[in-house]
Amino acid sequence: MNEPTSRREFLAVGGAATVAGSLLLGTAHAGDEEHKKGRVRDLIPGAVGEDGKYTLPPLPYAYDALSEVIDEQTMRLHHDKHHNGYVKGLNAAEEALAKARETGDFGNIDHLSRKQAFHGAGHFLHCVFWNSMAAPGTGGAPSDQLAAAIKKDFGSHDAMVAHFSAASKKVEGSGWGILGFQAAGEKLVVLQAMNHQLLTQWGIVPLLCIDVWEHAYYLKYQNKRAAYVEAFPKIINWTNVSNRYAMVAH
Ligand code: MN3
Repeated sequence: MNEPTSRREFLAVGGAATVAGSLLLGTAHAGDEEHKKGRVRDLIPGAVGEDGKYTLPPLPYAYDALSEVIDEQTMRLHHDKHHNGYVKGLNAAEEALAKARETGDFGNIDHLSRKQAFHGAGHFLHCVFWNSMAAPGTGGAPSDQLAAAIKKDFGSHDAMVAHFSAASKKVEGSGWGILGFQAAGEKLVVLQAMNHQLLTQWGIVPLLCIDVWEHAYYLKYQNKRAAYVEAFPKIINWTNVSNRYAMVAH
């Protein structure tokens, strides 16, 4: 699905237009509507079903595949219960918003908007999270294209990892460390999200993220979030991260 060549296909018609423009205007695949939709969806893999309802995508590996770093029970609870809760919450929020439009009763709009943002951001980040990990020794290395961008935007790979790790360790309460592509500046950025939806910018495509909610690590690491963050590079799926980058970068 995410072959490196998809970048060229993705941007073939958009040409020199900005990636954001291609995404927003849908110009990337004129003449092949279904194919275009598939490519846009691939940016957040598995988030939506054919009927447009949000869905829980299966893990792309066994529950125990990451056990050197993340134990099987944590993966089962995290994926089947926590992530599924965000999927249900997002669908429920959208249904309630549709009902509000039908009835004209927007009395709960603040509440529903918060639920939409929280559960939506939670769902989308988890979809990227599962895919940006792989069993130790199988995740490959950054592509030449991604490696060059990391060097340009962070100085070196080690500096990027140090930035990503520091941001992840220091999230206040529950949140995420995120390596993302920022469309406005066509550059890579590290963000430190609180909950799922706070402390972001607009136009960010998450490429790699680490969940630092306690539910992501507490069974194995207890309160030692730093140990979990420091072990995380062993299970980064750089092939997946590179492919997602190739879809959005020039
Ligand atoms: Mn989580």
